[in-house]
Amino acid sequence: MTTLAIDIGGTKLAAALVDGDLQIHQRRELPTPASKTPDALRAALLALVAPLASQARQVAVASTGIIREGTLQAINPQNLGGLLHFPLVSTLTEITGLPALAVNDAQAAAWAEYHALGENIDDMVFITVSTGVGGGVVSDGVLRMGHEGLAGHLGHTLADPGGPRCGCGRVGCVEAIASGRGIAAAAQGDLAGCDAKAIFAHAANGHAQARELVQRSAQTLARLVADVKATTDCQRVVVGGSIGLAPGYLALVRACLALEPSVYRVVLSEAHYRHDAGLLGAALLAQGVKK
Ligand code: ADP
Ligand code: BMX
Ligand code: ZN
Repeated sequence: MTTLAIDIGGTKLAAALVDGDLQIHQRRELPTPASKTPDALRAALLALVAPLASQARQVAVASTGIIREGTLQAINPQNLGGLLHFPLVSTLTEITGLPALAVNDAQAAAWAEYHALGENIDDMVFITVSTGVGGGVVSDGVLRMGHEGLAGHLGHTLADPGGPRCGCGRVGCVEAIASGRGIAAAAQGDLAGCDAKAIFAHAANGHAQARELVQRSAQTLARLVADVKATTDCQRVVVGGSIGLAPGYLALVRACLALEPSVYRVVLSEAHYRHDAGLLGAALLAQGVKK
C-alpha cells in the first residue's frame, strides 16, 4: 500500500510516497514556515502534499513535538513558535481525505533504524541532533512511546546545571547546548547570527570558536550517550539529523565517548536511512510492519 509520509521538523518539512517495499518516490522538501503560526503550517502542508496525496492510500506523519491523540504539542515552543498545540491528524485528514497517523519524529526514526539493524539487536536508541535534540527508544523490540508520548525526549535531560536555559523551561538541557539552535545561540563575535550549518562550515575551515562550539555539542552528546547506555543498556545508539550526520561529527562524539569508563560505551552508528529515517519510520508504523 502506498503511504504519503511527512516529516515535520523545526527547520524543514519533507514528504514522499513510500511503497510497500519501503522505496521512496517523489520526495519533496519545504522550509518550516518562519512565522510558525497554525495557518502558516497548514498552508505549507497543503503545498507540500498537493502533488502526492492522490497517489496514496494513507498518511503517516513524523513530527517534532509530543504527539498526543493526533495533536502536536511542543515541549520546546521556541522550536515551533506559535504551534504549542496543532491538530496534526485532523488537519491532514481534511487536506488529503485519507486516514492519517502521527508519531514523534525521533520515535519514528528509531523504528526505521531498528528495522535496518541485524536480527540480533533488540535494544537500540536513536538520537537526532537537528534543530533540537530528539530521541527514540526501542527496548525488547518494542518502540517505547511512554504513558503520554514523552518517552525518548533525551534532549531534555540535564547536561549542565550551569548551562543555558532551554526553551522547555529547564536549565542546562542537552538540547540547549548540543542542538542546532543551541550551537547558534552560543555563537559570539564574528559568528553571532550564524546558523549551525554556517558554523560547521567555519569549523571545517579551522575557525577556532566554530570548532569549539562543534566540540561542545559533540562532548555533550557523548555524555548523553553514556547516560543512555546506563539507563537502557542498549546494544546500539544510532545518530541522525543534519548535525548528527554532518561530516566528522560522529567521530568527535566517538572520541569523547572513548574517554568515559568502558561500562558506559556503546557502538555508535550513523542513521542508515540518513535524512529519511523519520519518513520511513512513520510509513512502517502506518503499514504495521514488524521486524
Ligand atoms: P529538522 O530539525 O527540521 O528535522 P535538520 O535535521 O536538517 O532539520 O536540522 C536542522 C539543523 O541542522 C539546523 O540547525 C541547520 O543549521 C543544521 N544543518 C543543516 N545542514 C547542516 C550541515 N550540512 N552541517 C551542519 N549543520 C547543518
Ligand atoms: C525537541 C522536541 C522533540 C523533537 C526534537 C527534535 C518540540 C517542538 N520538539 O526536543 O519532540 O523530537 O526537538 O526535533 O518540542 P527536530 O525539529 O530537531 O527534528
Ligand atoms: Zn529542555
